[in-house]
Amino acid sequence: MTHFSALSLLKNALTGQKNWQAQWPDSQPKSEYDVVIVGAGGHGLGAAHYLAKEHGITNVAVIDKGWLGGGNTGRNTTIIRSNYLYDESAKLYDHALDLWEGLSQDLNYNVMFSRRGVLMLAHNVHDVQSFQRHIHSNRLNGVDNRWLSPQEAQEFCPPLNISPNARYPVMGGALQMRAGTARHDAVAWGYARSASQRGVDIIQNCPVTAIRRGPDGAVEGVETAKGFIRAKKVAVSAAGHTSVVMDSAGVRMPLESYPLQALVSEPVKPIFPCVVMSNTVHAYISQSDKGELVIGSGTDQYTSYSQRGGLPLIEHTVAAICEIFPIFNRMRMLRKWGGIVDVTPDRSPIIGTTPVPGLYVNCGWGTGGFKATPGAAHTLAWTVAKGTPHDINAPFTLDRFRTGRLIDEAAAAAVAH
Ligand code: FAD
Ligand code: PYC
Repeated sequence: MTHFSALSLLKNALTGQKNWQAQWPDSQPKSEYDVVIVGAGGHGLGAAHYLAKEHGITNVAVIDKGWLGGGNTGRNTTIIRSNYLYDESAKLYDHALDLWEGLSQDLNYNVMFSRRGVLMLAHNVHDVQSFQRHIHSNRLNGVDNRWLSPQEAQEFCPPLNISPNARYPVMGGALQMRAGTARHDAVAWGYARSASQRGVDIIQNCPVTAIRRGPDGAVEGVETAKGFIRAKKVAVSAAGHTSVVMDSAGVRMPLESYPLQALVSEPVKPIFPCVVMSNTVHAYISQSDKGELVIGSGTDQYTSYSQRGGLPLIEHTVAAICEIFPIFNRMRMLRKWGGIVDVTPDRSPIIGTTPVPGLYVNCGWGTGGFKATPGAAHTLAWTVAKGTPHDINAPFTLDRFRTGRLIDEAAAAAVAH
């Protein structure tokens, strides 16, 4: 079992040190587990936590090719909201939001969940109609969301430029007050610590190279850089690379992988009170507790496994942010990065069983899976433990691409795909 000391944890919390490779002992896997989870992102680690805590299944390994939280979990812009259009999505993301609210207590680890409100700007008549439709739909689902006039939007977020002559005029916005942000790497660490303390092994630096199936077609285990590991059940939660891992089990996934980029500015004193998203221009912004402005774009327009992304897109995003918030014109960029997101044709995730007995999958979260982390992990753990869908993840099966029962959030997506 892997453990880490309270001291190194405290050091991490105080210094914000990100790379846990140094902190987490490089352990050897056992030869056999009840459950192997491929991918130590928030979803995989969270599933291990809930498997152990809620289902008493602790003979579990979470295996990652890099370090825990080093994938999209540690690269995202931390926006959490549940203002999705369709009933199935609203239920899933609102379930996650319910769990976010108690997560620091549940893990005894401060994930810094901050309900500061997410404001989605409307810049044209189509945006106004679309967001108002979302607001009505959200209200019917018990999800908070309300319409703000341009003046109300500026009162809520003073740096916002609401001049009618602006390049992207603000015609109003949809505000979800229960939405906000959390500290992304703390989410991975909190789940990792809790799972580890309950007996779960976390194996870093260990790429899973194939899923092995037995003569009856069922899962036997995984081939890894540290040898074969036998497992009764395997859950793949390897965002960006799911299709490659699943392909080795003979399951073809309806996924494409794209780079998604973000950046932070130099840190400044608190100036930005909320999260603002502008879906039309593919830019979104918030301010971290360290003072950096956190800014992100839409996905690059080509498939790739590059964790950097192309330059023109990020320039376009920064230009848009400066138009909408002229006050930030002279800020300097501190760093930029990218992650690989995997995207389904209907822009909704896949969580559940597969045609291979003993093989489960959680993927297709595209640009929006951070907010879902507790909900995805919680319902995935249920499905792995019981071998059946959870009420909330039941509509998100792989089977929907065969039957055509799609949940088409594409038009409702927060950022460009
Ligand atoms: P990950 O954290 O990516 O974990 C998957 C893990 O699988 C990785 O650690 C990887 O190393 C591992 N892996 C892959 N292949 C293998 C293999 N063969 N063997 C072993 N391990 C393997 N979502 C939001 O809700 N709000 C946002 O504001 C937001 N902003 C984003 C901004 C950016 C720039 C990016 C890139 C993403 C953003 N997202 C956002 C999306 C969100 O980050 C992801 O959907 C979410 O973090 C996915 O979590 P995960 O645990 O499934 O994946
Ligand atoms: O889904 O809210 C979101 C999001 C914001 C940035 C990337 N994804």
